[in-house]
Amino acid sequence: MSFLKKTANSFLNVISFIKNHDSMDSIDIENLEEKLLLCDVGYEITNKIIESISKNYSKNLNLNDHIKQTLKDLLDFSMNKETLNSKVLLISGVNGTGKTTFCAKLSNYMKLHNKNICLIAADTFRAAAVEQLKYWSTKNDIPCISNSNSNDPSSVIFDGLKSELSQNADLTIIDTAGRINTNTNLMNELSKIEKIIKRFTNSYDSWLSIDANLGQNSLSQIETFKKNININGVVINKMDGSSKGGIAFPIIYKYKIPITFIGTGEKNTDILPFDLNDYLNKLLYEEN
Ligand SMILES: Nc1nc2c(ncn2[C@@H]2O[C@H](COP(=O)(O)OP(=O)(O)O)[C@@H](O)[C@H]2O)c(=O)[nH]1
Ligand SMILES: [Mg+2]
Repeated sequence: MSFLKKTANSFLNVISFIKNHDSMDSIDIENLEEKLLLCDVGYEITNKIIESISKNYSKNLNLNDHIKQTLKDLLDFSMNKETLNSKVLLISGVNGTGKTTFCAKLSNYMKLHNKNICLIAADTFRAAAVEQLKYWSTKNDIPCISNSNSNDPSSVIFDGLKSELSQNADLTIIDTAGRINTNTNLMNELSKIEKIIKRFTNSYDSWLSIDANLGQNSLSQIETFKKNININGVVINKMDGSSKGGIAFPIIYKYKIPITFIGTGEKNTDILPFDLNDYLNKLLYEEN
């Protein structure tokens, strides 16, 4: 069963709805719009898809091909798969979106790709979060730097990046505390963290973790985080079991931020690099 099953079903609904009509004129556009919005692609992309189908409609139009091509045309700006060239990666996001799990999964993924990885557990708000990352790091045999005596994430990150473990690693992945995007203090703290990282390097990656189940709400998270720090990638976690996988499209379309990886479960190995073409194929063609 594909992790995109539920999202694919929403797209299937759109396609069978159109197929059940003899002509575009006989389709209630509001109804079609509603069905596309249920795929979580947002208003702009919904309208683009309807516009394009209306323009090209014929009885023989292959809707799967057509929707795929429309989305590709809208989104296929360079997705730069080799995004992880820098030596430091900061993971931020709202509580419970899957940050810590993602750090664990990515470190394992990179290790399997022969990279030397170091983790920094900078969620100083919850001791359990540090323990959670340490658990995974032990399991994956990857060093994890933490400081149980500090409640200042910036200082943990400073010490971590200064350490030999990090200096010798190909990539240091930093896990941070979850922050609600409306809490100004916590958001300001992110800017401070970014300044610390910049003391070591100007070439770092900063990815926002979002929860696929939140659909359109994730867009406002991106909006606020972007105001406080540079975000050059988005990770969509919990794609398995979500019917809102269409959220990937408005993120790329609206913010021109690449989706870098997706989380497809709670296990160490439930991670996939995001590839637009594969994603569209899974969504529109695969037997789910
Ligand atoms: N099904 C599923 N669960 C996930 C995924 N990623 C994380 N989780 C679960 O979501 C919960 C919160 O994850 P956590 O990494 O602690 O989130 P954080 O607060 O952002 O660090 C945990 O129970 C994880 O096991 C995923 O891709 N799929
Ligand atoms: Mg966490």
